[in-house]
Amino acid sequence: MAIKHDWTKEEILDIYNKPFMELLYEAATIHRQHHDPNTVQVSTLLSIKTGGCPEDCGYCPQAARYHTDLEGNDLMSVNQVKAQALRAKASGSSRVCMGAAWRNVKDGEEFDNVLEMVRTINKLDMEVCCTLGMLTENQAQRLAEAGLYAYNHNLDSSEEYYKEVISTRGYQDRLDTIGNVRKTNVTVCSGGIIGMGESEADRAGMLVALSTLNPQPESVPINALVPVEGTPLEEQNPVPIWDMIRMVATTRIVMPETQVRLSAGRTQMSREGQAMCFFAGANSIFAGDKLLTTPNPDVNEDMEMFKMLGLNPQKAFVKKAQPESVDAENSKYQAQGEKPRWSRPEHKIERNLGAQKKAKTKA
Ligand code: SAM
Ligand code: DTB
Ligand code: SF4
Repeated sequence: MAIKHDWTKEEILDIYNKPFMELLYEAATIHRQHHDPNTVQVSTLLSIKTGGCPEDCGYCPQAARYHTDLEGNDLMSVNQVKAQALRAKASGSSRVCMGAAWRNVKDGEEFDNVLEMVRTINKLDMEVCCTLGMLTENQAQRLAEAGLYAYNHNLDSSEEYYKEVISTRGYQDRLDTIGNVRKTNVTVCSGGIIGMGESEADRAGMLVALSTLNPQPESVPINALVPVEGTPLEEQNPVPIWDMIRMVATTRIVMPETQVRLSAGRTQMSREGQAMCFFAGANSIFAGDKLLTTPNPDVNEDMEMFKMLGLNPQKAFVKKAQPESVDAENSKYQAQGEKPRWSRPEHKIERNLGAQKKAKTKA
């Protein structure tokens, strides 16, 4: 089934505003065509460098200029990271996402340490993701060579609303970094936040920006704003669960192959609300009692919820290495005698096939 890459804001708004039951049914149907509806990816966040960020993102407790209660930390050591990753793996996570409160990556000792962290987690047979701010093409390539599986860099809102929330960088800076990641074999994780005071048109605008990327991001985190005291967005009202479900469902419809992650804000959501999000196409969560700096449900509570809903945590590397759209794109390059642009490293593809074979034998 061909992936549509020319969504307009009007089309997406029409989907977002469909009668609720129609929206849910359509999203759930598309979800089942592309994913196992009973499998949800579990990823653990690790803040490897907390606070002191020079940027002015209005939602973020880690921006140095806002007076939040946050205690900052220098870059963690490789050994600390390994210990945390092992803990995450033991509690059922297949992916570790390392976050640093940086505007952009700077070459030098700290980046070398991050590369070593990536290699170390990769050896644990877990997917490794990083979110370190802006990247050059060369830095993206070095992360790829270290074995990075995904890079998270959110568009966060529509281009128009982005300016209302952040002044120290622009939307194009975000798109440039995503473009640099796309030149490597690292998968793209990019999504955004709802509940910052944006309109429905802004939410649709963000989904236009993400869904018209070709290929579309392999994962899209949908965060509900966690309002933090001391940040400019501290007074925002909580996101109604209905908005979250509508946003997840719309994301699923316009990006059918993507893993849609129910991200920040789950402490405010009931199990019933989260179940509706999974039904509407969310198939990934962040687990562990802390996101980067703010609370998240306890992992045991999440596993209880999984049991209640009959959900199984996704194994590492079992997702098809690249979506259909990328395969098609790659075949085009190969036909012209060129190297595929976005192919995964061989060993990952083999591992992926191995896992699929195992799953079939079991069944
Ligand atoms: N500094 C890097 C950057 O900005 O890309 C990486 C870390 S940054 C904390 C990663 C993402 O966390 C942001 O793009 C935003 O989507 C999300 N985030 C930060 N603060 C949040 C909050 N209070 N509520 C919800 N999401 C938040
Ligand atoms: C994403 O979209 N959400 C995560 C991850 N990517 C890096 C971060 C959420 C942060 C929430 C606020 C905090 O804990 O500091
Ligand atoms: Fe810095 Fe990222 Fe927070 Fe913005 S979102 S202030 S860039 S850590």
